[in-house]
Amino acid sequence: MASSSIIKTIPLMAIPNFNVCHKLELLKEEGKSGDPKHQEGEGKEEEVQSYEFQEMLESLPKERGWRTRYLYLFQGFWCQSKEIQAIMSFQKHFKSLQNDVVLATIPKSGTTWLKALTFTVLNRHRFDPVSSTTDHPLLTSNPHDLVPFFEYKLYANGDVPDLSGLASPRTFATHVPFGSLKDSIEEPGVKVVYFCRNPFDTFISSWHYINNIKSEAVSPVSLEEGFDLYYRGVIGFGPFWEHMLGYWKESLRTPEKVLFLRYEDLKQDMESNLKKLASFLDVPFTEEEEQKGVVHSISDLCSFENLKKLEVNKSSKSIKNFENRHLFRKGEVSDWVNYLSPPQAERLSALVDDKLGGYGLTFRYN
Ligand code: PAP
Repeated sequence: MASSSIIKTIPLMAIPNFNVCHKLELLKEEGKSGDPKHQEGEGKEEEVQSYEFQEMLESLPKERGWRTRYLYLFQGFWCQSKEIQAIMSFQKHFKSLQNDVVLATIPKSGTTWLKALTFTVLNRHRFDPVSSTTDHPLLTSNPHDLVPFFEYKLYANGDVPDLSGLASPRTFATHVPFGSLKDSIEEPGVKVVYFCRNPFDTFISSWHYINNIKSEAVSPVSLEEGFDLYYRGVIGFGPFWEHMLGYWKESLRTPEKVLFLRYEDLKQDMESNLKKLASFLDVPFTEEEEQKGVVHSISDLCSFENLKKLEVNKSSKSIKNFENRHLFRKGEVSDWVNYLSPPQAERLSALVDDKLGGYGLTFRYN
């Protein structure tokens, strides 16, 4: 167990607090020109953007958005204009370092869970998950505060963060598909963990979440409409099959760089998957740790039931405009059976087989 003086100094490094160096040039400085256009239909999230950016945006194919007026097809995937701005800044400015860890998911696949687990595994010698029942950072911080997203936190609004003070291994997260991430993580030793959830539950989780958090300026998405959009691939960072396939193929090609984990597998067998994660991150559990119950303690600390009941996850916001409580709904496998009609389930099943079956990527969703 670390001494109390170490405990006092470490949270500053482990719980990131980033300074912004400067904003991406694409974001117009306020008041610099006469009549800046505003992004349409983003409600409270409206931002002033440059003409160059607006022009680029207008050249992209667009569809009805789920929580903003539009989703744009950018670099082959669907996303919101603010996300495009952040991703452009990330792609331009982020410099990977050896040992960086990047957690990748398509939204609602269990990102929050993976962040909690990875943070706890990597920092277990600073914050003992067995004995630190009151001072573990997860008890007072949402996992999204401990492992920041490139596109929602670090590079949001075209910001360029100062990452120089971060302890190694730096741990980040992203929803960006592999094709748009790969040039930024070329440094040898960078590791990517992809967390995949079956498309049925991911869809239902997305549908609930988006209707809970969307701006009032955007009309609710009915289940039928959402299903149609999802089926056509029109969802944030989708099509889902391309997102999954990109990381799946890379995990087969370079297993030392990309680890592919499944939500359903962790639900069924946390212990062996947690060991897999720790070994992949080059911090395998020792026999002594296993005997001490470290693996079980991490599993319990990061469990849905434990995180959901914490005050920080009931009443705070970790990402602007997103209440943490909406990140913890049911946390179950197969909740989709309560929502999808048999014909919808059959159509989605056929689509999944068609798009992914040939690559050996299968799911347990019953
Ligand atoms: P994000 O993409 O917005 O970060 P993400 O964490 O990926 O969200 O997904 C949220 C889902 O993970 C929710 O699923 P549900 O709607 O089917 O309930 C949420 O309940 C679930 N979830 C969050 N934390 C955990 C956890 N510790 N264990 C299992 N599932 C969890």
